[in-house]
Amino acid sequence: MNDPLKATGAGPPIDPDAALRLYESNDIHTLGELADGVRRRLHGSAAFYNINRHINYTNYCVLSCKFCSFFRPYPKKTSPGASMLRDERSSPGDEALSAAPWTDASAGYELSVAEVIDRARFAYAAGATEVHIVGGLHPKLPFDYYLDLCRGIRETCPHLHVKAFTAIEIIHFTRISRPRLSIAEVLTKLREAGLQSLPGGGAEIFDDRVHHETFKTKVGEAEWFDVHRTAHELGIFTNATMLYGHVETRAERITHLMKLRAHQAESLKNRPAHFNCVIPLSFIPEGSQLAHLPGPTGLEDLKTLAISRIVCDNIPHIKAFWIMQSPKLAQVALNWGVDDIDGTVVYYDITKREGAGTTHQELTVDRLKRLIVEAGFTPVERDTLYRRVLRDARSWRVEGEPWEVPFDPARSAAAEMTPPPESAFVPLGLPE
Ligand code: V47
Repeated sequence: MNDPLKATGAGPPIDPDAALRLYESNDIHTLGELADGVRRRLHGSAAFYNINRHINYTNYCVLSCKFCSFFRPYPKKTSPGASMLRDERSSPGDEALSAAPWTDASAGYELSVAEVIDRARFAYAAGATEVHIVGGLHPKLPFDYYLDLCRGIRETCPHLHVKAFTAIEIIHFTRISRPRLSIAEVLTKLREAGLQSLPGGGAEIFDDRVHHETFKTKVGEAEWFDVHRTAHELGIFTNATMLYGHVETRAERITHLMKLRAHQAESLKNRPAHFNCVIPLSFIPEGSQLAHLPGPTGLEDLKTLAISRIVCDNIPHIKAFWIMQSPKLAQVALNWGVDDIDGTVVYYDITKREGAGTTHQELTVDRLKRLIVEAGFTPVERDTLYRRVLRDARSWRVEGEPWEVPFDPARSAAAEMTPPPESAFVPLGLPE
């Protein structure tokens, strides 16, 4: 496999005006060829997927970003003994209990540490190599909750990679920790507890106007980069996202990508870790305060993925997260600069396409492989850090590592979650 540090082989950055001209052109074949050239230089005919599990521990959030359909405001008061699982959205202030999130997509929820660990355990037993854990900025959960969560998974599932918490959550932890901790201290404590890498969420679009219009109460560009810079300094690998197709322009997207590229150049030069991949996230308007917007078309998705590949030619991987772009478009994009279509996912709560109002969003390994093979590439199972996973019917291991993890191919993690275990969604009983 390519050593990304050596193999990016990137020259000087593309001129932003030239990138914009390419983006504006309808000659998608030339754009595809240019992006494919970068992609093949880095990865040849390999296309990556992984066996992973997303876990969203709460949708309560102190923020209310306009593009987000996931968050629910935290209940102001709960009557004694009442569950916190309330539908704040349909009737704000109503004390009525709501159904659990998998039957009522509008409910607010929070998972106990034990429940998150259970989910990770099911995933690990069924052969997953990674858990991707993110949630809203919960106003009550203490920093120990997040440490216990990482520690519990590390103890129960020794080789399961814990990729968790966006830069926004990390900043939140610096604010809730007592005494207040710095970003470096938060990351160090989380790493000691079991965290291994950071996902790329929360970047949105690095632009003041867009920030003001769509997510003004959220920390901005400077803090997002502070977290990723500190992580890279500490040797923690991270990813980077761009949320496109709402109120931003194409030029603003290019600026966003150029900023990621510049940060990466510094990390490659001076820091022991860097961005592993860029994930351009196609805006899904349904259920958000921007539901009146149309969202990107397929062609816009394709062009954006290709432009991301060309601009960020010093970041090893471009991921089309099929939940956002759809499996069909992610497949086509493999010839437009994309080399990774993410994984099995199983449950995903942050966005749901119209008609698919359920959090169960899963692709089997056979389907992921079929998408890749049909597009003319060689499927390669990877771990979170893009090391090859070698798997037989009953065990997997990472190339170069001495350990091996047994799994039970007959276990369906999705089936194990329906109905949920007894411990699920027990109110945590945190102080008001
Ligand atoms: O931070 C929120 C975005 C992100 C919407 O690092 C939306 O490997 C589209 O970051 N439409 C979470 N996007 C997802 C994410 C991610 C996903 C897969 C892999 C990785 C990785 C990271 O989703 C949020 C936000 O930027 N988001 N609302 C929406 N309506």
